[in-house]
Amino acid sequence: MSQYRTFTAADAVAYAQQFGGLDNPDELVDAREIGDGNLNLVFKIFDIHHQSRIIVKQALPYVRCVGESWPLTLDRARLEAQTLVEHYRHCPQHTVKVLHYDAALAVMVMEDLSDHRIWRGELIKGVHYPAAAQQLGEYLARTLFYTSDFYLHPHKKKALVAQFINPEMCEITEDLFFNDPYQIHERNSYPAAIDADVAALRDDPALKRAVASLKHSFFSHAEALLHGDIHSGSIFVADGSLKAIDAEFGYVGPIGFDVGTAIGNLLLNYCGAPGQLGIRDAAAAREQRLTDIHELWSTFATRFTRLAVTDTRDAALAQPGYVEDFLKKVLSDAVGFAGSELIRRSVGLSHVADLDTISDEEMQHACLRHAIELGKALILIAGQVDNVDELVIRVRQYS
Ligand code: SR1
Ligand code: MG
Repeated sequence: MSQYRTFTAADAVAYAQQFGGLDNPDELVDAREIGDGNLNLVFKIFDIHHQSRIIVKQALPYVRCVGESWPLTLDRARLEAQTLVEHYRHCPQHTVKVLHYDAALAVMVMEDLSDHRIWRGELIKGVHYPAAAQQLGEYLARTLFYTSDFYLHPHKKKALVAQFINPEMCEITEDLFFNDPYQIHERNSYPAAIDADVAALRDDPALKRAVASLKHSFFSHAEALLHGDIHSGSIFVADGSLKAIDAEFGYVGPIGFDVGTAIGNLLLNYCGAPGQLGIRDAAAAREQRLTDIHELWSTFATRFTRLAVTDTRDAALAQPGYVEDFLKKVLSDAVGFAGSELIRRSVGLSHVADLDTISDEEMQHACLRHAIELGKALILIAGQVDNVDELVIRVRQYS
């Protein structure tokens, strides 16, 4: 019989005392449930001095933001913990540290990052972290290179694919990114004022053909162990520090999906900036987002190329010039996936605060339309974008 039970705050404290690895576990006395994501319970555990010391995260057997009518595998806790552990091996400086996990209870214990803030909230407020884009590029380069065929022995790589088979979480992405926005679906959610813009998505065969190609790549291109959901709400930042969290969508998929999700979320902020900051301040914020995208991609490509030169173990993939060819394909994939992130966050089930919290309705609709149009354009031109300067030029064209 399954040991699983949903944790109360008291359970979370007892669990952290037992598995938090602290020298003084009895000082842990209190917990607050702080989960504001779509899926899980997250408890912050406090000590007798009211300091938060550790995080306990538990998967619920259903999608939290929808309810028990949408059951969801508890195995995602294992997949999340193991993805983070694998990424930590390759990039400890930018991955949250997992201290313990338990498959039966679908629980993991993690380091507390209370001295950090969620990047999305900071981007919305216009608070700039000068190192963040480069650090994210570094995280993506190291985690994706060291879990790819460039580095892993083919047997190890295939074992990694098997370990990270993640059908239920992938199905969420397959539906929410590549199906729902392009059909009438009860999960979709958007203001009636943009009805015509959304209808145009359903009535665009060229767009739907390009989306089919992105979905096909998501289904079948087992290139590296992805984070799988690396949006700005899955990233903590502090002065000079960046940490990825929340990897339950981890699986072996196309590298451009992680890079494109990251770029897509910077573009969502770009589209929402006039609604969040006002037209005048938005201009500077938008320039900064374009610089962020440039730095993210340049750092990712430079680091990945350097690792390919020094650490590629496959004789054929080590052929000079091949990694440059490969990265061109990754960039065009990323541009397409970024476009699909813009669209699904504007009209699908799961929205982002960058657009959702704009209080002026007309402004919000204008920002949503911008995100949809930019998303469409990126999906359609993705194959023509072979360097990041070209991407920035294209984004400016659709402003
Ligand atoms: C039902 S889950 C909806 C979204 O939340 C997660 O953070 C992923 O982005 C997913 O698509
Ligand atoms: Mg998440």
